[in-house]
Amino acid sequence: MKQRILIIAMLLLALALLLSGCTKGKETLYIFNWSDYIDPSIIIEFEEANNCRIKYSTFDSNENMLTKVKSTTESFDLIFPSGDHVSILKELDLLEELDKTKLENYKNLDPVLLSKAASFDPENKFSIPYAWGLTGLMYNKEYVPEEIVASGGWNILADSFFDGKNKITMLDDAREVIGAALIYSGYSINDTSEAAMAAAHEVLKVWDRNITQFDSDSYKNEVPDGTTWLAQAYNGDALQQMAENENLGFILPKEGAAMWMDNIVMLKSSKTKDLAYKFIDFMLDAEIAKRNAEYTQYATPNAAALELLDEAFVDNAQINPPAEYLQKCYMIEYLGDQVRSIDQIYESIKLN
Ligand code: N2P
Repeated sequence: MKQRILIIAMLLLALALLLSGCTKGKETLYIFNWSDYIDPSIIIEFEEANNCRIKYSTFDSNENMLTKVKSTTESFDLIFPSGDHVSILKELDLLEELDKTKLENYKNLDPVLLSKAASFDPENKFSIPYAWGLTGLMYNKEYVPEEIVASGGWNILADSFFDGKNKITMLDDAREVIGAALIYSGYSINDTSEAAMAAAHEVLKVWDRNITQFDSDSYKNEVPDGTTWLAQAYNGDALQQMAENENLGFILPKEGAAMWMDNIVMLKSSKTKDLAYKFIDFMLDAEIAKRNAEYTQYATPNAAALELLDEAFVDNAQINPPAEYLQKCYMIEYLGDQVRSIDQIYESIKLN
């Protein structure tokens, strides 16, 4: 009997030691961001400076992010949704209202971009602008002759040069795909009127003859290796690849492009809010935001970082296009239930 009590006592002691060991372990911050959207050295630097761990996971579309977050609301502390999805997450009551007094570097953000962000997050209460960009077409010059892209418009996607070749991909994102067809047809990306939807649907039926898949990640490898010749692409992702491979090109179509702003939000359920604030503030530091923009090749909403970036970055029209071009671009806005008309067309095109 005595021996049994001793064994139980020893087991309890072992359990207690194990548990205390866990709690004494490094604090962990769970981050969920788009793929290829941060300089990895910044993550390591933050971990070292704060004696913590970052568990970093990635997604390739807002839709996938939302599905994952809804099914496991307690798994992440910080997420990087696009503007329309900030509104969606807020409606679902998942977001923490941010205490800006904990963000010393908040002042670095450009007030003009903060006011744009107020369109999806009034008074900028729940989100911190992280990066913004545009969606265009990336191609491999080894396979796509210059005269094919010379028209410079979205309808390159219908060029008979691609007939039967199965070499074009578009993003796996309803707003981006239908958005491109809307812009090409002369409508706003946020127009869900019957006329706009009918026009976009007709255009997409034609483009779809050349489209092999809707995928938001694979083009980054497949355009360079020739599996895909032309792809709807995010500008920064294309520019990252172009820096390594001179056969690659990218155009912002002449009719205009989708524009988006991605943001950092904190989940209400986060258990490491202090650490999460520290991470946001770290990302808002001018020097860190500059390095991150250089690595990711995306435009930064951080005015202090923009001051530090060299001319080649600031004047790159594929990162920071001139005002006349931006006038033809549409920020993807939150549409509430009206987004269903867009989703329906997208699904019917994908099923064909
Ligand atoms: C980064 C993707 C950019 C985000 N790889 C599109 N909103």
